[in-house]
Amino acid sequence: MTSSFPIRILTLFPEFFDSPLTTSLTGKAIDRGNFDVELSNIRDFTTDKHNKCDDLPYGGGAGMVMKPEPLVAALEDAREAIPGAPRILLTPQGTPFTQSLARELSRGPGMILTCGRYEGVDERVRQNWIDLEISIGDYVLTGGEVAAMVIVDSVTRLLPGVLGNADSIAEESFSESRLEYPHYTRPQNFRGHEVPEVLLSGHHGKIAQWRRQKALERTQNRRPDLLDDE
Ligand code: 9D3
Repeated sequence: MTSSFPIRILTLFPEFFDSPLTTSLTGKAIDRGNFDVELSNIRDFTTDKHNKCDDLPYGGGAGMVMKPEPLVAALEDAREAIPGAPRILLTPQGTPFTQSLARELSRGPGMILTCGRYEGVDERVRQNWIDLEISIGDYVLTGGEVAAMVIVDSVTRLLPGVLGNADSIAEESFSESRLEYPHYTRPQNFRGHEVPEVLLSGHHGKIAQWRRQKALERTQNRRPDLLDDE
């Protein structure tokens, strides 16, 4: 099915995406036609008899480098399928991923996500066939696949009709500079631990004030960086 938000993922491990893409909100949104994901196996673009996708680094050193030929062939195929979509490389050297970048990407027309493996891709591919490099944070992953799935999840939930609630998206953008207040549900006493009295009071003004206070305390204690630019 063709959708208004096509995503192509270039990877050496297409099986990685089977379960996350058929489960949960993401799977339901694909079924509804809100977006679609095409998996492109980079190995399918090799032309040598051993289907080689990596090679030794010029200059020596540890590890292997992704060969340019199959990767660029896969990128050209993707560009033809989704004209105008940013060609994104997932790499530890990329620009840090944020909610505001997720929002920009959700404006369309789609995404081409390239998952690096080994020590990285040949520099000439990065310079000439990639529009944007993204890292999802300062920790070491085994490859770009988990990072690509993070991008798919965070971008597609912002597409019209995916979350199914435009209000909560709007509310979310207001609350990005604060952590959330604590939540409680029944029972009122769980194994001796009580729900805060104010939440049972029915006094909406006091409840709102308590929640604002708790949100601020938590942010000051856990993420003071979020309050810096306020
Ligand atoms: C352990 C090898 N490292 C230096 C000797 C370099 C290295 C290469 C490839 C480290 C990690 C990776 C694989 N990671 C990704 O492809 C990746 C990633 C990440 O590791 N952290 C955060 N975001 C991303 S996006 C892609």
